[in-house]
Amino acid sequence: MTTAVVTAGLLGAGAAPAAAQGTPIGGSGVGYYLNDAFTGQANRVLTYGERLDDVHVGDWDGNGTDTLMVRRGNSFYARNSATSGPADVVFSYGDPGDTVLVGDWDGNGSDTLVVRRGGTYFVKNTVSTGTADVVFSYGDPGDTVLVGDWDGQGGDTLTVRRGGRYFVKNDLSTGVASGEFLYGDPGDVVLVGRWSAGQAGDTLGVRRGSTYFLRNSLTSGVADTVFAYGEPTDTAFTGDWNADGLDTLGVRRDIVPVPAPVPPGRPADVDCADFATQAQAQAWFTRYYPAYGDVAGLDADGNLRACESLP
Ligand SMILES: [Ca+2]
Ligand SMILES: [Ca+2]
Ligand SMILES: [Ca+2]
Ligand SMILES: [Ca+2]
Repeated sequence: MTTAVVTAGLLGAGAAPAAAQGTPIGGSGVGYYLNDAFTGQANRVLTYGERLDDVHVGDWDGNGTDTLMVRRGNSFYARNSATSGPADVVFSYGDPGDTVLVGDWDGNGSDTLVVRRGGTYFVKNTVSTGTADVVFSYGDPGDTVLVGDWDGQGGDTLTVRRGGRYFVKNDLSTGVASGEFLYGDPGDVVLVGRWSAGQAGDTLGVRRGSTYFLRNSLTSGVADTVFAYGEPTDTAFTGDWNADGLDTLGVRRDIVPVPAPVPPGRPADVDCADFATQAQAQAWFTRYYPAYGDVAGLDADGNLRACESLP
C-alpha cells in the first residue's frame, strides 16, 4: 500500500449520488429517526422490522433515496420508502453466516449486496436471488472495511481501516491502495457519507457519544462540521433520505414496538392536556402517525415532535 496522502478537492465538485454506509447499522430496536439536515431534530420517524433484526441502508430502487433493508439469515427484506410499512422486495443471497456489505458496485446508481468471506468479495449487482456477478479480493481477511464512493466518480469501493489509519482503494480489484490518511482515534465509531456539496465523493465522520465530527475531505485534520444528534445509546447510521445528493444522520432506537395491528378506525380523539409528559404524548403520536397522520393535532408546527410545551 502507498503512503500518498489523498488531497482535498482532487476532482472538484461532482454530481455523484451520495451513498449510504456499506456496513450493517448494528444496534437493536424498531424505531428509526432520520434527519435531512445537520440539526438536532429528526424530520422522519418510522418503524421497520423487529428489534433484533440486522439492518442495512441503501438505494435499492436507484431513485436517489436511501431506505432500510432487514436481513434474516440469508433472506433480505427491502423497503423503498422511508416510512413504516411492509417490504417491497424480498430475495435471498449467500449463506446465513456471511458478512454482507452494501454498495453501488457497478456505478449504476442502485445499491446491492456483496458477501465477504475473508478477503474475498462476491458482488451481486441486482437485489435479486442468484449467484455473484463479480468476485474480487482485497486486503487481509481480518481487515475492517468501509464502503464508499471515495473518488466521486460513481461506484462504491473499499477502504480498509486499521485503527485510526485508512487505506483507500478506488476500484474493485486486487492491488495497492490509492491513498492513505489518519483520522480520529483508533476506537472511534466511524461513519461514511458525502456531507457537503463542495466535496466530490464520500468522506468520514466520527461519533463520540451523541456528538458527530464530520470531515469533508479524505485527509488528516480537524472536523469541518460538529453537531449533536439523538442520545448516546442510539445506534447511528447515514444515508441520503431526500435525494439531494448529501448524506445525513439517522439513528436506530430501541423504542417500545408499535402494537400490531393498529386498531381500525380513527383513534379516540385526544389533545395535549390528556398527557402528563411530552414523552407520553410522543408515544401516542408515534403509534398513530404512520396510519393516520397527526390525527389529533398534537404537532402544530409539523416537526414530528408532539406537544412540545409539555415537560
Ligand atoms: Ca431508493
Ligand atoms: Ca449498482
Ligand atoms: Ca468511486
Ligand atoms: Ca440528503
